[in-house]
Amino acid sequence: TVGKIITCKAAVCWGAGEPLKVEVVEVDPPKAHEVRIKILYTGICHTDEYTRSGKDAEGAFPVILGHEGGGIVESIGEGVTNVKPVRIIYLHLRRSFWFLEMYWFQGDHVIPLYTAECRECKFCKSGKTNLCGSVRATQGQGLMPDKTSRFTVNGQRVFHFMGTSTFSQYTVVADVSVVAVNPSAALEKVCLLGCGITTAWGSVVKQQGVKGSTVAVFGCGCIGLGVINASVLVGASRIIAVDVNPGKETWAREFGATDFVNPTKLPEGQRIQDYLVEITDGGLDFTFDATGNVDVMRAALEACHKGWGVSTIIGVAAAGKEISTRPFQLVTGRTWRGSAFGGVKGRTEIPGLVEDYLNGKIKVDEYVTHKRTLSTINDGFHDMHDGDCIRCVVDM
Ligand code: AHE
Ligand code: ZN
Repeated sequence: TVGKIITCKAAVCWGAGEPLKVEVVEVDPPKAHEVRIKILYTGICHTDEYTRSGKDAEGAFPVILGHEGGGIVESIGEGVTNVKPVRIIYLHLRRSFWFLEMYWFQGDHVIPLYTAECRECKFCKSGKTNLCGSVRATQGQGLMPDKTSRFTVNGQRVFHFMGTSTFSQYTVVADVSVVAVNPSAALEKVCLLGCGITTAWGSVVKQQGVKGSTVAVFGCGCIGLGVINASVLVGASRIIAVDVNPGKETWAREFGATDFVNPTKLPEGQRIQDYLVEITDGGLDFTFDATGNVDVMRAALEACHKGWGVSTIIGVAAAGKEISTRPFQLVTGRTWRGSAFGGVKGRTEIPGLVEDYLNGKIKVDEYVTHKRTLSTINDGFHDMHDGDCIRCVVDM
């Protein structure tokens, strides 16, 4: 199939707010510096729902969503050196009779990256950020770097999403937007490293000083639980989980939270930030927002200790939302910061994270609470709203 169009199935979102529709899609071969991937599994993340709903300012329709995938490289375009496709190699003829030995190499197991890593742009070379600038502009327009799409449905062009479009059985990504991982790791699990778990891990591990410090995490979904898991990993002294869903207490404690606070159960009129400051002798060393709610972001900042507390925004707020607090909160030494994909450089760091998973250092299996197939992917979107859903993985 190398160099040919592949016909397969994909979940297409035809317009803002519409449910996904499974369609027969034609996937063009990869052009230079592009990789075509057979997607085997994909998680569903709130950001897919955010864009589906029409709230994403960058949303372009029709589109193939999905950005938390795992798959196998099917073919590569010219100039691709970082991943290898499925290939068959015929070797020597033997003795007096014709004996053909055939070696079959499976394509690399890969994770598509919505935060590319080209290692050449100003951002990559700065050593200060994981936000690569190489393909971000076209990615935001739902296009490949040459400003065209590789997807067609009934002759109509369909947009890419986040440079990944993992809700398709085959997708094409830029070579800077994909990383090969250890094939002994189950893709139905490590696909989650394409967004949620890695984002949470990086947000904690790349933050200096969490070891021996107090932490509060607001929101106990995939990101929040990942923050708890990573805080345990680096040796935080106290980890307070905050969630309005009482069912999340068991989850939070299983992942290593030392305390659980339900803001709806506080004495009349007491704000969550005031309560946390009270029970932590002046506030937390570090707080993390994993909700995307701007009021929660404010509470997370204001729950920080005077003089040094640092609050990290991880959650994606709805388009147009703004954060606010009294400047005095910052003047008196609290820091408000944020990171995308946890500040992780995907090509450099995800292989190591997969090893950490294989060595039992980080949790991954535990997040998968729901499983769906491509034909029931819309149910996966509904699962996400259930209080007991951490991640739904779709078998493509
Ligand atoms: N396109 C949106 C921005 C949405 C956003 O913030 N995306 C996060 C990833 S969410 C993962 O589930 C992000 O990391 N963005 C970094 C980037 O380069 O976009 C909008 O506001 O229009
Ligand atoms: Zn995501």
